[in-house]
Amino acid sequence: MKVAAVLVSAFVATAAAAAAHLPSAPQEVIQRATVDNGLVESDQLKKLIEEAKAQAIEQRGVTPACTVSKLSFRREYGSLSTKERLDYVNAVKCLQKKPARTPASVAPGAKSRFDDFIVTHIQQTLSIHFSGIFQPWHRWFTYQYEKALRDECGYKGYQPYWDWPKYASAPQDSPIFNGDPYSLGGNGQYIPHEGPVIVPPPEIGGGNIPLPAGVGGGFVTTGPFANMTVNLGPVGGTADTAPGPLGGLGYNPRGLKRDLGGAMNTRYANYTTVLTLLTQPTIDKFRHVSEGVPYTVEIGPHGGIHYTIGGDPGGDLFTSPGDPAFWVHHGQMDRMWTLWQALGLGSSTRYTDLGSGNFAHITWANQPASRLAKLTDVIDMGYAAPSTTIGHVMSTTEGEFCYFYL
Ligand SMILES: *[C@@H]1O[C@H](CO)[C@@H](O)[C@H](O)[C@H]1NC(C)=O
Ligand SMILES: *[C@@H]1O[C@H](CO)[C@@H](O)[C@H](O)[C@H]1NC(C)=O
Ligand SMILES: [Cu+2]
Repeated sequence: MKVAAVLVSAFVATAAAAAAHLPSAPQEVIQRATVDNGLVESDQLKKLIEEAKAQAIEQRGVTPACTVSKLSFRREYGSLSTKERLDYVNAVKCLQKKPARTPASVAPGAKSRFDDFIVTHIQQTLSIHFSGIFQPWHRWFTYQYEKALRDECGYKGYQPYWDWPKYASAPQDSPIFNGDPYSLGGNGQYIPHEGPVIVPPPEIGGGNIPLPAGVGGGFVTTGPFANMTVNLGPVGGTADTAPGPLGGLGYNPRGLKRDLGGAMNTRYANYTTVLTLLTQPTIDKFRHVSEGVPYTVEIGPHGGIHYTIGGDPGGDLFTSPGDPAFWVHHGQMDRMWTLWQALGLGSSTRYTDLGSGNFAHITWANQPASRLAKLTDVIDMGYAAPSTTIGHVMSTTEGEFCYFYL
């Protein structure tokens, strides 16, 4: 181990020197340094993902209700054809035009079926993050969104995902955000600004933690969601936007803003991050890598990508599903959990164990102290979709589910 570490840093040092002074340095050396920065997918990670797919398809996709031939596959956004991307975008726009099911007495800001999902998320934010229900809840949430796109808007495909590291150095130039007609809209217009700051509450202390800024900050003006109107929120956390009325449930129409950039994406969601995540031995450890530790600089890829989207409502954890990009982020969140579960290599505990650590309770990081989450706990979708229980969503190839990730 020690030898390897020394070698790796020697390679990085050599490559840095090479890049600066010696243009004739062997390509291999530079390549190696890039791998170590997490910007190129390593063979180890590729193998691991292949292994997860094989496990899932051979060992789990064989229940009578979910045979291998019935299995559907969610794909990476950039790997969809332009027509498939457009179909997805148009289905999202359709959902934004369908009338809301949420009564105005509950959330006067909910104007569409798309908004129904945001209301459900705002109402439960403090119990569905850093708690034992986090992964199952967001799996069901994303599935129900996909189902609404399919059943209510005629979409024939499946929920795509954002493979975070793939575009880490410049997510704003990726097929997801480059602002072309097949993207989810471009970055916000560039406004010089500071990055987000984590402000720990006094009882935690430790001082403010500044995070890297993106290269946008203003309104999204290109692509299919140019000038999109956000109706709900924000609840908090978005720079330069005051909290909306009625705790974010009131009507507060304003333009979609984003602050995409490579610094945040690279720091929190590179290939090394993904490899580290997929090789964690327990759900408690997986969750620590995935979600980080509240009020520290280690915000994990979950928080890191929320902030990579940034802006309004992306920078507000409560209202973040109001940016269409939320759904490709949570597609990847679910993909990570799905692959990790499959890598249990035949052990079924990854399909039943909700852990016992700080993030395994029914309150945010177990504050205030609460019991552990259990499989019979309800996943409440409010007016957005039917509710279920955690136990029903632990495997993507059982119960109502029959999907995996390509
Ligand atoms: C967005 O709004 C701006 C300012 O109102 C306008 O100039 C622009 O044409 C709009 N773009 C689209 C695609 O609707
Ligand atoms: C890659 O991500 C890890 C966290 O998962 C971070 O510690 C590391 O600094 C990142 N690499 C780069 C080049 O930022
Ligand atoms: Cu969430």
